[in-house]
Amino acid sequence: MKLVVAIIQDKDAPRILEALTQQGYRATKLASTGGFLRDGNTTLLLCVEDHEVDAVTETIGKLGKSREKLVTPMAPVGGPMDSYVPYPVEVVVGGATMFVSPVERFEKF
Ligand code: 2BA
Repeated sequence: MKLVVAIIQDKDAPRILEALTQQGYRATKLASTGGFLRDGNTTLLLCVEDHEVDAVTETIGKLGKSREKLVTPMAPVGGPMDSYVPYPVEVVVGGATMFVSPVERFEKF
């Protein structure tokens, strides 16, 4: 068995969850926050059989859309505030970031 952890954008979560549940997979949705943007995103946990990993990651990868976001960098700590001009910077947030790891034991009561 494998644990698929997928970090996706909030906007894509309903469509991805619907597709996964229609395909018969069980998923847990967690509200998460990106460390860089400090913006909300969604983390999905799916425990699946080894042979199901490719189908799951393909579905998530296909439905997760990458988007550009404008970020205004924070002023440097201790730096001169009068010369700091916060120009927005564009970052591309990926459609999905996924990690796959082995599950040693699966119990359900
Ligand atoms: P955030 O950490 O909020 O990052 C959002 C986007 O900002 C990233 O998109 C990337 O384009 C940019 N970014 C992140 N850290 C950066 C840095 N140090 N310098 C410059 N740009 C940076 P993605 O790479 O697609 O990541 C989307 C979200 O997936 C991340 O949100 C984070 O929540 C998660 N993530 C990505 N890589 C991860 C990792 N190695 N471990 C844990 N979570 C990860």
